[in-house]
Parts: sequence; structure tokens; C-alpha cells
Amino acid sequence: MQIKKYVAPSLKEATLQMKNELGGEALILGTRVIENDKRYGMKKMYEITAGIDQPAPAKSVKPSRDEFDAIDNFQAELEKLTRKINPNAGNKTSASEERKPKVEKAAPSKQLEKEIDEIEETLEQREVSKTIIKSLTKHLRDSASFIESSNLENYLLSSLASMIPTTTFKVSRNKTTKIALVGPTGVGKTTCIAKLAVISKIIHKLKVGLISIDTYRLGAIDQLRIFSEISDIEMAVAYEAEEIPKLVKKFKGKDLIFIDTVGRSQKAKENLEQIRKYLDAAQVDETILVANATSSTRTLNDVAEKFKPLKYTSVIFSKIDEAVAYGNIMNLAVTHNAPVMFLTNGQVIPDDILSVNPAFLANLIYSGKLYK
Ligand SMILES: Nc1nc2c(ncn2[C@@H]2O[C@H](COP(=O)(O)OP(=O)(O)OP(=O)(O)O)[C@@H](O)[C@H]2O)c(=O)[nH]1
Ligand SMILES: [Mg+2]
Repeated sequence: MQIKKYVAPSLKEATLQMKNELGGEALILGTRVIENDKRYGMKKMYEITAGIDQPAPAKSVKPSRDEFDAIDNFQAELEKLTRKINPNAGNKTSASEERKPKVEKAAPSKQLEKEIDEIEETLEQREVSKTIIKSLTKHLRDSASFIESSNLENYLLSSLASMIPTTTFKVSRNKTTKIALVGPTGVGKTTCIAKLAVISKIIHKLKVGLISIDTYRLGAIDQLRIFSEISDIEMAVAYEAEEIPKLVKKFKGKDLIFIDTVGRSQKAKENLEQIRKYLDAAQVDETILVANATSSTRTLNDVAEKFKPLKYTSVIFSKIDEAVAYGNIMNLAVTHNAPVMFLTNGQVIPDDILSVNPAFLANLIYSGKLYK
């Protein structure tokens, strides 16, 4: 099968491009809304993944009027779903959404209904939240006229992917970027900093400095100090928030400064207040929450909520090698609109860290399998 992607400002245009190039036999395998992508000037775009068994025919096929109407309805549904699941994704109401549906939705066939039920069961096993499952399966049922058994899974995966916010690690060589990792005790903050510091130094040839404000747990500083000696990455310790500006100044020539924070329970507000003072003094560029992927959704929600005063802007899920399901990753990212930046999958420095994109996470969550 030949697979191609088409991106356009509306689903209708993307479909037209697809039909023009691949003809009437092309199968839509997936659709997603693309938002905030620099490649498209930050405009909202629609992507169709299409497949065809035969090489593209010479003759183009124009979609019928009914097909166009169905596409309009589908575009509205897709946007509605994305917004429902992720309320901050796109604030404008599209013209197609305001329009009343013109075509009756085709009810899913018995076979399709059965397969959607199975998907529901799988997502439950993967511990995806009930709200997300409900919206997803409703979306699949509502889109029955587009879906066949052969493309149902692809459709589901691209719908899942379109809901999961992710982000990447950004460093500038023209200024010092200060990144702090925060999170509950023992989640893997120090280990993660060690992985990122080594990768930044060895692979990206960046100048890296480490600051530990871990003055609470006995031996905690030694852990980072030993690492700093082995990897030959400079490290400094801040015992008071007031010392931080001096240390940041000392690392003026660095591209990156990682700030390792003390592991404290999210239940003690004053602990977090203390950490906030250090981070404010450092004027950090980005704070990343490290969350343990083996925790329940309830615990993760509590962590995400309690750490909000530290103004984290993304999440790293640690210990995914020990997790038995990954739905909680999606539940947290969607509920708190917190983009996922990395996953860590073991104790080995620097190997056991994975960068992510929505399609990768959708696959991981739905398949429930992590391939090392
Ligand atoms: N299996 C597994 N273990 C990990 C992972 N990341 C860290 N660990 C282990 O988890 C333990 C705690 O890791 P640390 O990096 O010390 O955690 P921390 O968040 O800095 O801990 P505190 O500073 O005490 O809050 C160590 O034994 C690590 O080797 C991971 O992705 N998978
Ligand atoms: Mg630590």
C-alpha cells in the first residue's frame, strides 16, 4: 500500500488534493488537526493520511456533493472533539462548526459497532480515563460514514494523537537556558538531569552546568557531585535562595544550567514554597515536572495540582519501564494541558530516556507495549 499525507487549511481541500492525486480508490487512514505549527505559519491545518493499493491513476476524481457535506460535518466533529478533550486547543469557532449538519450521520454497521466496543475495552485496560474513552468512541461512532474495519485503528490512533500535547527540549546557543526539574520524592529527577546533561554535552556539544538546591536529604548532593565528577560537568550547590544569582553568574558562559531540586512531598505546601524561592531567584526559563508513570491517575492529578505554584510548563514521565499501562500519561497531559517532553525507561545514564511525539504516545498508550 502506498501511504501519503495531505495538509490543507480545511479538510475539504485536503480531501480534494488527495482525490486529485490518488483518485477515488484512496482510503482515508487518519485525520488530525494541526495547531501552532511553525511550518504552517501557526495557522490551523488539517492533515489526512491516505492509502492506496494501486499506484495513483492518471485521472483525478472530484468528490460528490454529498461527500463534501459529509467532510464538512466530519471536520466540525473533529474540532469539537479536540476542544472537548483539550479545552485550550484552539479558541476560535470554525464556520463549519457553526453550520448545521446537512447530512444524516450513517449509523455504524454491526461489525463496526462490535469493533468500537472492543476498542473501548482495550482503552479501559490501558487505564485511559472514562471521559476520554467516551468522547473518543462517540467520535468514532459519529464518523461511521468515513470508517471501515480496515482503517478503524488508524483512525483511532490519529484521533488519540491529536489530543495529546507534547513538546520538545529547546536550547539556544546565544544565551544561557536555565531548566529546573521538580517533582515528588524519588521520581527520578536527579537521574533525569544526569541523562539530559550527558546528552547535551556529548551529543549536542553544549556547555552544561549543574546547580543542586538539594540541601534536605542526606547524601542527595553526593549523588549529583559524583555524577558531576565522572562526567566532568561543573556543579555548584545552593544552600540558600540568596546564593543562586551568584551561582548563575558563575555559569554565565554555559549554554544550559540544570537545577536539581529537593525531593519533597507535594502534601507539604511550605516545602514547595521554599523551592519556589530558589527558582524565582534563579529566574528559570523552564520548569519541568517529573512524574512517576507507575502512579495512579488520582495520584498524578494530585501531584499536577499541588506543583502548580512552581509554574511547570511540561512533564517528564519517569519509570515507564515499570508501568503496566500508560493511559495515566494521557489522562494527566490532557486534564492539565501539560505537554509531555520525555519519558524515562530505566536507570542507565544517559541511554534510558525517550523523546516523544503524539503519534508515538498514541501507539504506546493503545498498544500498551514499550519497545526498548
Ligand atoms: N526503573 C527505573 N528507575 C529509575 C528511572 N529513573 C530513575 N530511576 C531510579 O529511581 C531512583 C530514584 O532516582 P533519583 O534520580 O534519585 O530520584 P529523585 O527524584 O532525584 O529523588 P529525590 O531527590 O530523593 O527526590 C534511583 O534508584 C534511580 O536509579 C527510570 O526511568 N526507571
Ligand atoms: Mg534527587
